[in-house]
Amino acid sequence: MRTDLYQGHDYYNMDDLLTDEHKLIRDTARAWVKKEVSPIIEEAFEKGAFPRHLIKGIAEIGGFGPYIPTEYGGAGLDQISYGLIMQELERCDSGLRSTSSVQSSLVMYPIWKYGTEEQKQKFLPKLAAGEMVGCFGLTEPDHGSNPGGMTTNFKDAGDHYLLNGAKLWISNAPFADVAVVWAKNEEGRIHGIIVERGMEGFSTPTMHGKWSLRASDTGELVFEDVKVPKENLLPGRSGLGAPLSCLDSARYGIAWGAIGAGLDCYDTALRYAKERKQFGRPIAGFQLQQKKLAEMITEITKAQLLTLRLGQLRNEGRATSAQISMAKRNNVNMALEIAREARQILGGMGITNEYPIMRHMMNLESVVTYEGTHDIHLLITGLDITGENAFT
Ligand code: TGC
Ligand code: FAD
Repeated sequence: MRTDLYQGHDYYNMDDLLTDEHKLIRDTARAWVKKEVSPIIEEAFEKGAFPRHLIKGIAEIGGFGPYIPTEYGGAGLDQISYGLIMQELERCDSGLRSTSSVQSSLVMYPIWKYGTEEQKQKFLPKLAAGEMVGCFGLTEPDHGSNPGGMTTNFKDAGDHYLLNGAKLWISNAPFADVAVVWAKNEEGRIHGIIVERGMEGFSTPTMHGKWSLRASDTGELVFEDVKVPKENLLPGRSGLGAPLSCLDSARYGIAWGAIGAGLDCYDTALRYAKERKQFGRPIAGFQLQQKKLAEMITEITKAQLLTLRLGQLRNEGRATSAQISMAKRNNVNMALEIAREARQILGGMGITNEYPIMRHMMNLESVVTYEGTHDIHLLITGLDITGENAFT
Protein backbone atom coordinates (compact mmCIF):
# COMPACT_ATOMS: atom_id res chain seq x y z
CA MET A 1 0.00 0.00 0.00
CA ARG A 2 1.41 3.38 -1.05
CA THR A 3 1.77 6.13 1.56
CA ASP A 4 0.13 9.39 0.57
CA LEU A 5 2.90 11.99 0.90
CA TYR A 6 0.91 14.84 -0.61
CA GLN A 7 1.59 18.37 0.56
CA GLY A 8 -0.43 21.39 -0.55
CA HIS A 9 1.32 24.08 -2.59
CA ASP A 10 0.55 27.73 -2.02
CA TYR A 11 3.06 29.77 -4.02
CA TYR A 12 1.21 33.09 -3.69
CA ASN A 13 0.21 32.75 -0.01
CA MET A 14 -3.41 32.17 -0.92
CA ASP A 15 -4.03 30.83 2.56
CA ASP A 16 -3.85 34.43 3.81
CA LEU A 17 -7.08 35.04 1.89
CA LEU A 18 -8.90 32.12 3.51
CA THR A 19 -10.65 32.16 6.88
CA ASP A 20 -9.73 29.79 9.69
CA GLU A 21 -12.98 27.94 8.96
CA HIS A 22 -11.99 27.47 5.30
CA LYS A 23 -8.62 26.03 6.31
CA LEU A 24 -10.19 23.74 8.89
CA ILE A 25 -12.68 22.40 6.34
CA ARG A 26 -9.95 21.85 3.77
CA ASP A 27 -7.57 20.20 6.21
CA THR A 28 -10.33 17.95 7.56
CA ALA A 29 -11.20 16.81 4.03
CA ARG A 30 -7.50 16.26 3.26
CA ALA A 31 -6.92 14.20 6.39
CA TRP A 32 -9.98 12.02 5.69
CA VAL A 33 -8.88 11.45 2.10
CA LYS A 34 -5.36 10.47 3.18
CA LYS A 35 -6.62 8.06 5.83
CA GLU A 36 -9.64 6.48 4.13
CA VAL A 37 -9.32 6.87 0.38
CA SER A 38 -5.69 7.09 -0.72
CA PRO A 39 -4.92 3.55 0.53
CA ILE A 40 -7.70 2.01 -1.58
CA ILE A 41 -8.11 4.26 -4.60
CA GLU A 42 -5.80 2.40 -7.00
CA GLU A 43 -7.57 -0.86 -6.29
CA ALA A 44 -11.00 0.72 -6.77
CA PHE A 45 -9.86 2.22 -10.06
CA GLU A 46 -8.54 -1.13 -11.26
CA LYS A 47 -11.75 -2.90 -10.21
CA GLY A 48 -13.79 -0.24 -11.96
CA ALA A 49 -16.18 0.37 -9.08
CA PHE A 50 -16.92 3.21 -6.71
CA PRO A 51 -16.15 2.13 -3.11
CA ARG A 52 -19.63 2.65 -1.70
CA HIS A 53 -18.54 2.38 1.91
CA LEU A 54 -17.01 5.87 1.46
CA ILE A 55 -20.44 7.50 1.21
CA LYS A 56 -20.76 7.95 4.97
CA GLY A 57 -17.32 9.55 5.22
CA ILE A 58 -18.02 11.99 2.39
CA ALA A 59 -21.15 13.04 4.28
CA GLU A 60 -19.16 13.49 7.50
CA ILE A 61 -16.67 15.92 5.93
CA GLY A 62 -19.59 17.97 4.54
CA GLY A 63 -19.16 16.66 0.99
CA PHE A 64 -22.90 16.31 0.31
CA GLY A 65 -24.56 19.69 0.05
CA PRO A 66 -21.85 21.83 1.69
CA TYR A 67 -23.76 25.04 0.92
CA ILE A 68 -27.28 23.66 1.50
CA PRO A 69 -28.79 25.29 4.64
CA THR A 70 -28.48 23.35 7.87
CA GLU A 71 -32.29 23.25 8.26
CA TYR A 72 -32.24 20.74 5.38
CA GLY A 73 -29.28 18.79 6.72
CA GLY A 74 -26.63 20.60 4.66
CA ALA A 75 -23.47 22.10 6.14
CA GLY A 76 -24.54 25.71 5.53
CA LEU A 77 -21.06 26.63 4.27
CA ASP A 78 -20.02 29.23 1.73
CA GLN A 79 -18.96 28.66 -1.86
CA ILE A 80 -15.24 28.75 -1.11
CA SER A 81 -15.63 25.98 1.46
CA TYR A 82 -17.55 23.96 -1.14
CA GLY A 83 -14.72 24.53 -3.61
CA LEU A 84 -12.02 23.53 -1.13
CA ILE A 85 -13.79 20.24 -0.39
CA MET A 86 -14.01 19.52 -4.15
CA GLN A 87 -10.30 20.34 -4.47
CA GLU A 88 -9.34 17.87 -1.77
CA LEU A 89 -11.55 15.08 -3.15
CA GLU A 90 -10.31 15.46 -6.71
CA ARG A 91 -6.73 15.72 -5.46
CA CYS A 92 -7.27 12.04 -4.74
CA ASP A 93 -9.50 11.06 -7.66
CA SER A 94 -11.91 12.80 -10.04
CA GLY A 95 -14.42 9.98 -9.54
CA LEU A 96 -14.54 10.69 -5.81
CA ARG A 97 -15.25 14.36 -6.53
CA SER A 98 -17.86 13.35 -9.14
CA THR A 99 -19.82 11.36 -6.59
CA SER A 100 -19.84 14.32 -4.25
CA SER A 101 -20.52 17.06 -6.79
CA VAL A 102 -23.34 15.19 -8.55
CA GLN A 103 -25.09 14.64 -5.22
CA SER A 104 -24.53 18.25 -4.07
CA SER A 105 -24.96 20.36 -7.19
CA LEU A 106 -27.03 18.23 -9.51
CA VAL A 107 -29.40 16.51 -7.09
CA MET A 108 -29.62 18.52 -3.86
CA TYR A 109 -29.29 21.91 -5.57
CA PRO A 110 -32.34 21.52 -7.89
CA ILE A 111 -34.46 20.06 -5.08
CA TRP A 112 -33.43 22.93 -2.81
CA LYS A 113 -33.91 25.64 -5.46
CA TYR A 114 -36.92 24.34 -7.39
CA GLY A 115 -38.56 21.77 -5.10
CA THR A 116 -41.58 22.03 -2.81
CA GLU A 117 -41.13 22.21 0.95
CA GLU A 118 -42.32 18.58 1.15
CA GLN A 119 -39.70 17.47 -1.43
CA LYS A 120 -36.96 19.32 0.46
CA GLN A 121 -37.94 17.72 3.77
CA LYS A 122 -38.28 14.28 2.22
CA PHE A 123 -35.01 14.14 0.28
CA LEU A 124 -32.43 16.72 1.38
CA PRO A 125 -31.61 15.51 4.92
CA LYS A 126 -31.13 11.93 3.73
CA LEU A 127 -29.00 13.02 0.77
CA ALA A 128 -26.87 15.20 3.05
CA ALA A 129 -26.33 12.33 5.48
CA GLY A 130 -25.43 9.89 2.70
CA GLU A 131 -28.44 7.73 3.59
CA MET A 132 -29.65 8.26 0.05
CA VAL A 133 -27.68 8.67 -3.18
CA GLY A 134 -28.88 10.63 -6.19
CA CYS A 135 -28.03 11.07 -9.86
CA PHE A 136 -28.82 13.63 -12.56
CA GLY A 137 -30.24 12.68 -15.94
CA LEU A 138 -29.77 15.27 -18.65
CA THR A 139 -27.63 13.67 -21.38
CA GLU A 140 -29.27 11.30 -23.87
CA PRO A 141 -27.80 8.94 -26.45
CA ASP A 142 -28.45 11.49 -29.23
CA HIS A 143 -28.25 14.70 -27.19
CA GLY A 144 -25.03 15.46 -25.33
CA SER A 145 -23.78 19.00 -25.96
CA ASN A 146 -27.27 19.90 -27.16
CA PRO A 147 -29.51 18.85 -24.25
CA GLY A 148 -32.30 21.12 -25.48
CA GLY A 149 -32.99 18.52 -28.19
CA MET A 150 -33.89 15.84 -25.62
CA THR A 151 -36.69 13.42 -26.43
CA THR A 152 -37.37 11.95 -22.97
CA ASN A 153 -40.94 13.00 -22.24
CA PHE A 154 -43.82 12.76 -19.82
CA LYS A 155 -47.58 12.86 -20.29
CA ASP A 156 -50.33 13.78 -17.89
CA ALA A 157 -52.16 10.55 -17.00
CA GLY A 158 -54.65 11.82 -14.44
CA ASP A 159 -53.24 11.35 -10.95
CA HIS A 160 -49.68 10.68 -12.20
CA TYR A 161 -47.29 11.30 -15.10
CA LEU A 162 -46.14 8.63 -17.56
CA LEU A 163 -42.42 8.98 -18.25
CA ASN A 164 -40.66 7.51 -21.32
CA GLY A 165 -37.17 7.80 -22.77
CA ALA A 166 -33.54 7.13 -21.87
CA LYS A 167 -30.54 8.93 -20.44
CA LEU A 168 -26.91 7.93 -21.01
CA TRP A 169 -23.62 8.53 -19.19
CA ILE A 170 -25.21 9.10 -15.81
CA SER A 171 -22.80 9.24 -12.85
CA ASN A 172 -23.97 7.26 -9.78
CA ALA A 173 -26.95 5.85 -11.75
CA PRO A 174 -26.27 2.15 -11.03
CA PHE A 175 -26.73 2.57 -7.29
CA ALA A 176 -28.70 5.79 -6.96
CA ASP A 177 -31.88 5.80 -4.88
CA VAL A 178 -33.28 8.81 -6.72
CA ALA A 179 -32.73 10.48 -10.08
CA VAL A 180 -33.42 14.11 -10.95
CA VAL A 181 -34.51 13.65 -14.55
CA TRP A 182 -35.05 16.35 -17.16
CA ALA A 183 -37.87 15.62 -19.59
CA LYS A 184 -40.30 17.44 -21.88
CA ASN A 185 -44.02 17.74 -21.21
CA GLU A 186 -46.66 17.53 -23.94
CA GLU A 187 -45.98 21.16 -24.90
CA GLY A 188 -42.25 20.43 -25.29
CA ARG A 189 -41.28 22.38 -22.14
CA ILE A 190 -38.41 20.93 -20.05
CA HIS A 191 -39.16 20.06 -16.40
CA GLY A 192 -37.29 18.29 -13.62
CA ILE A 193 -38.88 15.16 -12.15
CA ILE A 194 -37.70 13.06 -9.23
CA VAL A 195 -37.72 9.39 -10.17
CA GLU A 196 -37.27 6.89 -7.34
CA ARG A 197 -35.69 3.44 -7.51
CA GLY A 198 -38.36 0.78 -7.44
CA MET A 199 -40.82 2.63 -9.67
CA GLU A 200 -42.09 0.14 -12.22
CA GLY A 201 -40.51 0.52 -15.67
CA PHE A 202 -37.42 2.34 -14.32
CA SER A 203 -34.02 0.64 -14.73
CA THR A 204 -30.38 1.76 -14.43
CA PRO A 205 -28.04 -0.52 -16.41
CA THR A 206 -24.33 -0.05 -15.68
CA MET A 207 -22.04 1.19 -18.47
CA HIS A 208 -18.86 -0.87 -18.81
CA GLY A 209 -15.59 -0.43 -20.66
CA LYS A 210 -14.50 3.01 -19.42
CA TRP A 211 -10.76 3.71 -19.35
CA SER A 212 -11.48 6.86 -17.36
CA LEU A 213 -13.26 7.68 -14.10
CA ARG A 214 -13.18 4.01 -13.26
CA ALA A 215 -13.69 4.64 -9.55
CA SER A 216 -17.06 6.25 -10.34
CA ASP A 217 -20.09 4.20 -11.40
CA THR A 218 -21.72 5.34 -14.62
CA GLY A 219 -24.96 4.04 -16.09
CA GLU A 220 -28.06 4.56 -18.15
CA LEU A 221 -31.52 5.59 -16.99
CA VAL A 222 -34.29 3.82 -18.88
CA PHE A 223 -37.94 4.84 -18.53
CA GLU A 224 -40.65 2.61 -19.94
CA ASP A 225 -44.07 3.97 -19.04
CA VAL A 226 -42.86 4.88 -15.56
CA LYS A 227 -45.72 6.12 -13.39
CA VAL A 228 -44.33 9.12 -11.52
CA PRO A 229 -46.54 10.71 -8.83
CA LYS A 230 -47.41 14.30 -9.65
CA GLU A 231 -45.88 15.50 -6.40
CA ASN A 232 -42.45 14.46 -7.77
CA LEU A 233 -42.38 17.28 -10.34
CA LEU A 234 -40.04 20.15 -9.41
CA PRO A 235 -42.41 23.11 -9.74
CA GLY A 236 -40.02 26.02 -9.17
CA ARG A 237 -38.52 26.40 -12.63
CA SER A 238 -38.93 24.99 -16.13
CA GLY A 239 -37.03 25.36 -19.43
CA LEU A 240 -33.44 24.49 -20.28
CA GLY A 241 -32.21 27.19 -17.92
CA ALA A 242 -33.27 25.01 -14.96
CA PRO A 243 -30.79 22.15 -15.55
CA LEU A 244 -28.17 24.59 -16.84
CA SER A 245 -28.31 26.52 -13.56
CA CYS A 246 -27.46 23.27 -11.72
CA LEU A 247 -24.55 22.82 -14.10
CA ASP A 248 -23.25 26.26 -13.09
CA SER A 249 -22.90 25.00 -9.52
CA ALA A 250 -21.28 21.71 -10.56
CA ARG A 251 -18.92 23.33 -13.07
CA TYR A 252 -17.80 25.74 -10.36
CA GLY A 253 -16.97 22.75 -8.14
CA ILE A 254 -15.06 21.12 -10.98
CA ALA A 255 -12.97 24.27 -11.43
CA TRP A 256 -11.73 23.78 -7.85
CA GLY A 257 -11.50 20.02 -8.22
CA ALA A 258 -9.25 20.23 -11.25
CA ILE A 259 -6.78 22.33 -9.24
CA GLY A 260 -6.61 19.40 -6.82
CA ALA A 261 -5.77 16.93 -9.59
CA GLY A 262 -3.14 19.32 -10.97
CA LEU A 263 -1.62 19.81 -7.51
CA ASP A 264 -1.34 16.07 -6.94
CA CYS A 265 0.48 15.56 -10.25
CA TYR A 266 2.80 18.50 -9.58
CA ASP A 267 3.51 17.37 -6.03
CA THR A 268 4.30 13.85 -7.19
CA ALA A 269 6.54 15.02 -10.04
CA LEU A 270 8.42 17.53 -7.86
CA ARG A 271 9.20 14.93 -5.21
CA TYR A 272 10.23 12.37 -7.81
CA ALA A 273 12.47 14.85 -9.67
CA LYS A 274 14.33 15.68 -6.44
CA GLU A 275 14.88 12.02 -5.61
CA ARG A 276 15.52 10.45 -9.00
CA LYS A 277 19.16 10.59 -10.08
CA GLN A 278 20.48 10.26 -13.64
CA PHE A 279 23.95 11.16 -14.88
CA GLY A 280 24.98 11.37 -11.23
CA ARG A 281 22.58 14.12 -10.13
CA PRO A 282 18.87 14.63 -9.36
CA ILE A 283 16.87 15.15 -12.54
CA ALA A 284 15.39 18.23 -10.79
CA GLY A 285 18.72 19.90 -11.55
CA PHE A 286 18.27 19.67 -15.32
CA GLN A 287 16.87 22.78 -16.98
CA LEU A 288 14.36 20.86 -19.09
CA GLN A 289 12.76 19.30 -16.01
CA GLN A 290 12.80 22.64 -14.17
CA LYS A 291 10.97 24.24 -17.09
CA LYS A 292 8.20 21.67 -16.76
CA LEU A 293 7.93 22.07 -12.98
CA ALA A 294 8.14 25.87 -13.06
CA GLU A 295 5.41 26.09 -15.67
CA MET A 296 3.23 23.71 -13.68
CA ILE A 297 3.32 25.78 -10.49
CA THR A 298 2.80 28.94 -12.52
CA GLU A 299 -0.37 27.54 -14.12
CA ILE A 300 -1.61 26.15 -10.80
CA THR A 301 -1.11 29.52 -9.13
CA LYS A 302 -2.97 31.34 -11.91
CA ALA A 303 -5.84 28.85 -11.61
CA GLN A 304 -5.93 29.24 -7.82
CA LEU A 305 -6.26 33.01 -8.14
CA LEU A 306 -8.91 32.79 -10.86
CA THR A 307 -10.95 30.31 -8.88
CA LEU A 308 -10.74 32.01 -5.52
CA ARG A 309 -11.97 35.22 -7.14
CA LEU A 310 -14.79 33.23 -8.76
CA GLY A 311 -15.64 31.87 -5.31
CA GLN A 312 -15.86 35.41 -3.93
CA LEU A 313 -18.19 36.36 -6.79
CA ARG A 314 -20.31 33.23 -6.14
CA ASN A 315 -20.54 34.17 -2.47
CA GLU A 316 -21.84 37.59 -3.50
CA GLY A 317 -24.23 36.06 -6.07
CA ARG A 318 -22.42 37.89 -8.87
CA ALA A 319 -20.64 35.13 -10.80
CA THR A 320 -21.93 34.77 -14.36
CA SER A 321 -22.34 31.46 -16.17
CA ALA A 322 -19.71 32.57 -18.66
CA GLN A 323 -17.21 33.27 -15.87
CA ILE A 324 -17.82 29.77 -14.52
CA SER A 325 -17.30 28.31 -18.00
CA MET A 326 -13.97 30.06 -18.32
CA ALA A 327 -12.73 28.65 -15.00
CA LYS A 328 -13.98 25.11 -15.69
CA ARG A 329 -12.37 25.07 -19.13
CA ASN A 330 -9.09 26.66 -18.07
CA ASN A 331 -8.57 24.60 -14.94
CA VAL A 332 -9.41 21.20 -16.40
CA ASN A 333 -7.17 21.85 -19.38
CA MET A 334 -4.44 23.07 -17.02
CA ALA A 335 -4.66 19.89 -14.95
CA LEU A 336 -4.64 17.67 -18.03
CA GLU A 337 -1.53 19.40 -19.42
CA ILE A 338 0.18 19.08 -16.04
CA ALA A 339 -0.70 15.38 -15.84
CA ARG A 340 0.87 14.81 -19.26
CA GLU A 341 4.06 16.68 -18.37
CA ALA A 342 4.30 15.10 -14.93
CA ARG A 343 3.95 11.67 -16.49
CA GLN A 344 7.06 12.38 -18.55
CA ILE A 345 9.07 13.55 -15.54
CA LEU A 346 8.50 10.15 -13.97
CA GLY A 347 9.76 8.36 -17.06
CA GLY A 348 8.61 4.74 -17.18
CA MET A 349 7.41 4.85 -13.58
CA GLY A 350 4.86 7.43 -14.69
CA ILE A 351 2.75 4.83 -16.43
CA THR A 352 2.41 2.56 -13.39
CA ASN A 353 -0.09 2.53 -10.54
CA GLU A 354 2.76 3.15 -8.11
CA TYR A 355 2.01 6.81 -8.77
CA PRO A 356 -1.34 8.57 -9.30
CA ILE A 357 -0.47 10.50 -12.44
CA MET A 358 -1.70 8.18 -15.18
CA ARG A 359 -4.97 7.68 -13.26
CA HIS A 360 -5.46 11.45 -13.00
CA MET A 361 -4.68 11.82 -16.70
CA MET A 362 -7.24 9.22 -17.70
CA ASN A 363 -9.84 10.69 -15.34
CA LEU A 364 -9.32 14.19 -16.67
CA GLU A 365 -10.20 12.98 -20.17
CA SER A 366 -13.76 12.61 -18.81
CA VAL A 367 -13.68 15.84 -16.86
CA VAL A 368 -12.66 17.79 -19.97
CA THR A 369 -15.76 16.36 -21.71
CA TYR A 370 -18.51 16.23 -19.11
CA GLU A 371 -20.35 19.23 -17.71
CA GLY A 372 -19.81 20.88 -21.11
CA THR A 373 -16.89 19.99 -23.33
CA HIS A 374 -13.74 22.06 -23.69
CA ASP A 375 -15.08 23.31 -27.04
CA ILE A 376 -18.54 24.17 -25.71
CA HIS A 377 -17.06 26.30 -22.91
CA LEU A 378 -14.91 28.15 -25.42
CA LEU A 379 -18.05 28.90 -27.44
CA ILE A 380 -19.79 30.15 -24.29
CA THR A 381 -16.92 32.62 -23.79
CA GLY A 382 -17.05 33.48 -27.49
CA LEU A 383 -20.78 34.24 -27.27
CA ASP A 384 -20.31 36.27 -24.10
CA ILE A 385 -17.63 38.54 -25.54
CA THR A 386 -18.95 38.93 -29.10
CA GLY A 387 -22.71 38.55 -28.69
CA GLU A 388 -22.61 36.09 -31.61
CA ASN A 389 -23.91 32.52 -31.09
CA ALA A 390 -21.58 30.03 -32.79
CA PHE A 391 -23.33 26.87 -31.50
CA THR A 392 -25.85 26.45 -34.27
P1 TGC B 1 -29.63 28.58 -24.90
O1 TGC B 1 -30.69 29.01 -25.88
O2 TGC B 1 -28.33 29.30 -24.93
O3 TGC B 1 -30.21 28.67 -23.43
C1 TGC B 1 -31.46 28.11 -23.08
C2 TGC B 1 -31.92 28.82 -21.82
O4 TGC B 1 -31.02 28.53 -20.76
C3 TGC B 1 -30.44 29.75 -20.25
N1 TGC B 1 -29.05 29.43 -19.90
C4 TGC B 1 -28.66 29.25 -18.66
N2 TGC B 1 -29.32 29.36 -17.49
C5 TGC B 1 -28.65 29.10 -16.37
N3 TGC B 1 -27.34 28.74 -16.37
C6 TGC B 1 -26.64 28.63 -17.52
N4 TGC B 1 -25.36 28.23 -17.50
C7 TGC B 1 -27.30 28.89 -18.73
N5 TGC B 1 -26.93 28.85 -20.04
C8 TGC B 1 -28.04 29.19 -20.74
C9 TGC B 1 -30.58 30.74 -21.39
O5 TGC B 1 -30.58 32.05 -20.92
C10 TGC B 1 -31.93 30.34 -21.96
O6 TGC B 1 -32.94 30.82 -21.12
P2 TGC B 1 -34.36 31.29 -21.72
O7 TGC B 1 -35.11 31.77 -20.54
O8 TGC B 1 -34.04 32.35 -22.74
O9 TGC B 1 -34.96 30.06 -22.35
O10 TGC B 1 -29.44 27.02 -25.07
P3 TGC B 1 -28.78 26.17 -26.23
O11 TGC B 1 -29.71 25.06 -26.52
O12 TGC B 1 -28.32 27.06 -27.36
O13 TGC B 1 -27.50 25.53 -25.50
C11 TGC B 1 -26.50 26.30 -24.94
C12 TGC B 1 -25.33 25.39 -24.45
C13 TGC B 1 -24.69 24.66 -25.62
C14 TGC B 1 -24.31 26.31 -23.83
C15 TGC B 1 -25.85 24.39 -23.40
O14 TGC B 1 -26.77 23.54 -23.93
C16 TGC B 1 -24.74 23.59 -22.77
O15 TGC B 1 -24.17 24.05 -21.78
N6 TGC B 1 -24.40 22.36 -23.28
C17 TGC B 1 -23.49 21.46 -22.62
C18 TGC B 1 -24.28 20.33 -21.98
C19 TGC B 1 -23.70 19.91 -20.67
O16 TGC B 1 -22.91 20.57 -20.04
N7 TGC B 1 -24.16 18.77 -20.19
C20 TGC B 1 -23.76 18.30 -18.91
C21 TGC B 1 -24.59 17.11 -18.50
S1 TGC B 1 -24.45 16.75 -16.78
C22 TGC B 1 -22.91 16.14 -16.61
O17 TGC B 1 -22.10 16.11 -17.48
C23 TGC B 1 -22.59 15.64 -15.26
S2 TGC B 1 -21.01 15.00 -15.10
C24 TGC B 1 -21.08 14.94 -13.43
C25 TGC B 1 -19.92 14.44 -12.75
O18 TGC B 1 -19.72 13.20 -12.72
O19 TGC B 1 -19.23 15.27 -12.11
P1 FAD C 1 -21.11 15.40 -28.29
O1 FAD C 1 -22.09 16.45 -27.86
O2 FAD C 1 -21.56 14.43 -29.34
O3 FAD C 1 -19.78 16.10 -28.77
C1 FAD C 1 -18.78 15.48 -29.55
C2 FAD C 1 -17.76 16.52 -29.99
O4 FAD C 1 -18.40 17.52 -30.79
C3 FAD C 1 -17.14 17.25 -28.79
O5 FAD C 1 -15.78 17.48 -29.02
C4 FAD C 1 -17.88 18.58 -28.75
O6 FAD C 1 -17.11 19.63 -28.20
C5 FAD C 1 -18.12 18.81 -30.25
N1 FAD C 1 -19.29 19.70 -30.49
C6 FAD C 1 -20.59 19.46 -30.16
N2 FAD C 1 -21.35 20.50 -30.51
C7 FAD C 1 -20.52 21.43 -31.04
C8 FAD C 1 -20.69 22.74 -31.58
N3 FAD C 1 -21.90 23.36 -31.62
N4 FAD C 1 -19.62 23.39 -32.05
C9 FAD C 1 -18.39 22.81 -32.02
N5 FAD C 1 -18.14 21.58 -31.53
C10 FAD C 1 -19.20 20.91 -31.04
N6 FAD C 1 -24.44 13.57 -18.26
C11 FAD C 1 -25.49 13.70 -17.38
O7 FAD C 1 -26.57 14.18 -17.74
N7 FAD C 1 -25.35 13.28 -16.09
C12 FAD C 1 -24.20 12.73 -15.62
O8 FAD C 1 -24.12 12.40 -14.42
C13 FAD C 1 -23.11 12.56 -16.51
N8 FAD C 1 -21.96 11.95 -16.10
C14 FAD C 1 -20.98 11.66 -17.01
C15 FAD C 1 -19.89 10.88 -16.62
C16 FAD C 1 -18.90 10.56 -17.57
C17 FAD C 1 -17.77 9.67 -17.18
C18 FAD C 1 -18.99 11.07 -18.90
C19 FAD C 1 -17.92 10.77 -19.91
C20 FAD C 1 -20.05 11.84 -19.27
C21 FAD C 1 -21.08 12.13 -18.35
N9 FAD C 1 -22.22 12.86 -18.73
C22 FAD C 1 -23.27 13.01 -17.85
C23 FAD C 1 -22.41 13.24 -20.12
C24 FAD C 1 -21.59 14.45 -20.55
O9 FAD C 1 -22.14 15.62 -20.05
C25 FAD C 1 -21.54 14.46 -22.09
O10 FAD C 1 -20.65 13.42 -22.47
C26 FAD C 1 -21.06 15.80 -22.63
O11 FAD C 1 -22.01 16.80 -22.40
C27 FAD C 1 -20.75 15.73 -24.13
O12 FAD C 1 -21.77 15.08 -24.83
P2 FAD C 1 -21.41 13.90 -25.86
O13 FAD C 1 -20.53 12.94 -25.16
O14 FAD C 1 -22.70 13.41 -26.42
O15 FAD C 1 -20.56 14.58 -27.00
